[in-house]
Amino acid sequence: MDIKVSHETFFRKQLLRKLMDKTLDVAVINNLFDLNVLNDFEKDLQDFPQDLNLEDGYFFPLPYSSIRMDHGNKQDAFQAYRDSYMNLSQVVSAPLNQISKRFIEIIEREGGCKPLLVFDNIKLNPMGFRVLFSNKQGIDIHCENAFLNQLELKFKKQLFEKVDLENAISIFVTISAPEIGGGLTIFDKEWENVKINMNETSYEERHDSEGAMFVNRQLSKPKRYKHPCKTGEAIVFRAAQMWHGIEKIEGSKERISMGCFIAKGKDGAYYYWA
Ligand SMILES: O=C(O)CCC(=O)C(=O)O
Repeated sequence: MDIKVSHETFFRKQLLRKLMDKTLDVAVINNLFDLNVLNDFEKDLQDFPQDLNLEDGYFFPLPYSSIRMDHGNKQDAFQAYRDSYMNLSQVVSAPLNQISKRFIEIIEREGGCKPLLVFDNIKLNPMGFRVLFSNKQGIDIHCENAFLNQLELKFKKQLFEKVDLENAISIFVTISAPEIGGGLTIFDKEWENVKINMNETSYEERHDSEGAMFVNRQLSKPKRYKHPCKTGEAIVFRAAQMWHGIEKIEGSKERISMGCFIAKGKDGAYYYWA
């Protein structure tokens, strides 16, 4: 299968439609934000990750992938994420708040998406920040469907009742690119044909960009689409289905991105969450 890629200047509902129809796999949008906003943010960044004392790859704060079966009380977990989100907005700089607000505006106005509510009134966080440190893990090769088996059951059921979760789209924007690495690799392997649960893979497989994860399971060597990491650029792609990963980074800067997931609701509207 050839991976279908388009290059865009805007984020539009029409683009989401193509990704959901699977007539498109990946869209690259250059300059989702005004670069002046990002420059201000970069100047302000010096002590951002240090202050927050984040762990590598910490998805901040991300209930979707974190309300797990082993979490104990789901309500506490939601509360913890809400508190950490409040902390984040108090600690971080005005430029970051500006960027988050602009991101949500784009998702809602241009993409025509609504926030996803679960259990009737719990609003999932609108977006997550992902901070990847130099010489650490990057983001392991995964597809979002590959960790659904680890989600807390009632939470998972809610998500499935509300949206077409298994065909969710991811949009992320790089707000600070690293000096080296941090690129996205997407494989031509899809969950509907290749069902490997994340917790049944090894660290080595999850970091082999040649696709050992597939070859080790008697599947063909994957074709890949590789896209370098660039500040200001957004990537929208069929993340729930298509296997993908973020390569490790080097140099003195961390990679910071923000993003969310979007899926078609059972009522036909588009919903976003993180
Ligand atoms: O770079 C990012 O922020 C996330 C990339 C990714 O793995 C995803 O969207 O699922």
